[in-house]
Amino acid sequence: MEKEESGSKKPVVNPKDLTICEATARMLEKARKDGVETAFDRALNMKACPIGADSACCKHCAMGPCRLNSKDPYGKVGVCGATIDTIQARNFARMVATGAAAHTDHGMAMVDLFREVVNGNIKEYRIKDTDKLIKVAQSIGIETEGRSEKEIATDLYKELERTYTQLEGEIPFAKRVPEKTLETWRKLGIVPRGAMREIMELMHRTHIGVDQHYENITKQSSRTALADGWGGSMVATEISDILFGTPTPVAVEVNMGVLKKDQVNVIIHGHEPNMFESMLVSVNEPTLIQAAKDAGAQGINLVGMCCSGAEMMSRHGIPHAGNFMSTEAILVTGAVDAMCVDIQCIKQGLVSVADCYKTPLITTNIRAHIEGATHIEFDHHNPQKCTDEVVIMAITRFKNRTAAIEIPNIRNTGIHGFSHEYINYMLGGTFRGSYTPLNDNIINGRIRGVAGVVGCTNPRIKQDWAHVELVKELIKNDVLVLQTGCSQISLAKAGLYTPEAACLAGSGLREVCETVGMPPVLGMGSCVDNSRILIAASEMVRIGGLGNSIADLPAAGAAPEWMSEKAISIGQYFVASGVYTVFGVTFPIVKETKFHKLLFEGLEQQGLGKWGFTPDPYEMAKMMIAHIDKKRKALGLDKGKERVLVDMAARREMDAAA
Ligand code: SF4
Ligand code: MSK
Repeated sequence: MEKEESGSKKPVVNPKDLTICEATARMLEKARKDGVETAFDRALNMKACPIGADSACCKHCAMGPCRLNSKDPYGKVGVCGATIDTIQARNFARMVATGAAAHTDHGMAMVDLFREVVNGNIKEYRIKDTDKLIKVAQSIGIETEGRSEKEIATDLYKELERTYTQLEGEIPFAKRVPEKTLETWRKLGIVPRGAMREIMELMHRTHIGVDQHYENITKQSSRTALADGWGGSMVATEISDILFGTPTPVAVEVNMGVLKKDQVNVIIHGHEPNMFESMLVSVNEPTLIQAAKDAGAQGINLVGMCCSGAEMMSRHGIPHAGNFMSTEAILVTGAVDAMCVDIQCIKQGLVSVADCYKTPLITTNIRAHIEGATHIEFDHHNPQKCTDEVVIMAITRFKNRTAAIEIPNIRNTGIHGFSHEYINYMLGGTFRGSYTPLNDNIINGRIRGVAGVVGCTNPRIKQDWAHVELVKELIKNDVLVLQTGCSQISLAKAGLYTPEAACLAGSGLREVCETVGMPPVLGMGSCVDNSRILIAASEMVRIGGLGNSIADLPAAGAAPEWMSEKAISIGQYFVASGVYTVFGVTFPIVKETKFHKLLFEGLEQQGLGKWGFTPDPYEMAKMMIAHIDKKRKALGLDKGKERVLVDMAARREMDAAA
């Protein structure tokens, strides 16, 4: 598979060994012919530093950097005396802090927008989902009876601002946490106050000479991560739903074949939905459509990538072209007339690839400029100024296209947009929306348990492969899978987002999918929407029959191809919420250390969840299923039940129970 080109040291790897995404593989082949380098090439040429990969180095002060030996972790300490456990816990903490900061800063931007809309300072957006506004307000104790939309929304944004700025007390969404889980957090002292305070304190503690006990550092890592999952991320999701609409199932096309040769193709890649929403208005602007036609195009084709793409796909059925590891490859088609990016997971390498195909790469967020890209700042007070300008640039590029165009003709249609509200409705019906039927089906064994499979793709592992193999194993074993982010796109490309994919599921899960008419894999949106999985888990606890805390549920989580610090923050908030969470690719830790024992065993003994690691998706499935079975046993659900097909009587029973 891997051979050396004659006269060159560069390894040449067949693109099919780098990705299972056929379209991406074809474009990598073309990139080679075109002399274009991508992150796949750079990963082959950049050997990961083994000491860094094990998190056995520290560069927190100028007495170092200090490198410890992961083969003999207690053989030496840093110049200041820091042990391997302190060094690893601090490095891990900084990853959590950065990931949590990314999500909470995004969430805060959504609150800023919401406040301006509520106060009438922005007219281009409005509250779209009043029902959701009321439900979110009620969930944190805001009075809604007999009050106007503006009064409720004003109280809501003021309350949610506390998620970020509060100095003392518990964040507002702590009210949504199951009682026993919250009790454990209170006992451990990890209920978040405000995200700014938690992130600041965590960064302070990781400075040289401050917190030098790995257990105490990890406590603050949990508190900070929870400020992300139940704070910044959850607020981002809820506000986005209120402003732009709560997703409901929609059939969407995914993969590079959504590009259209005869249209002006505009790609949006990033994480903030407000710019994308404005772009949706711009591409439907009659004058711009006419300008595109005048340039010889049939129209303007708006396409999403990465996570804001996943959000827009779920809310509006906008086609999606691919996940994180396909963002350079898609430019190689030559068919992209503009790629417009905002924040998070935007590779700097996009600049040189875009340049090769004369595609304008436009940065739009004040926080995220890229050297060599064109910056057109997005201002939510005048959103279309930026997005109209991008469309005009795209039309100009279309008119002057010189690059040879090759679009892989691959599209995968699937059903996306399963918000936790819709799952509630889907299982319980219009008048009896409830998770009761889900719990009942877990109790009666048709569904063995629930797994969240989420996260990035990473060139250190064959793109999409671990996601797809893991999910196939899980559903085959009757585990219902919930997904977000780039992982959702991996499975969509593999065709698992259709009700027909139920034929790949075990007999119990298949019965439920066929009865309800749902796929065995439910996509819930972007990586920030992992908060929807937390709410679904809380609902399962509230309905009853599956224990009293999230840690009691027969559930597990995984990020088999993770790469970002946000993923570490997500992993830690799932673990701190009570979920067994398994990561693939690599894990920044040295085995046989006290810090390893704490993350992989100790946290569970404290009543939380725990971490797991394996790069092998089959092993990962086994580990997750073993955990689900352990929880079933603890709940007394391991006894074999007589299997009964879901007939009309059973369906009525489900409805009555709801
Ligand atoms: Fe080395 Fe300690 Fe400085 Fe880290 S903080 S670089 S371990 S001396
Ligand atoms: S974009 S954090 S690669 S999921 Fe959310 Fe994808 Fe991971 Fe970025």
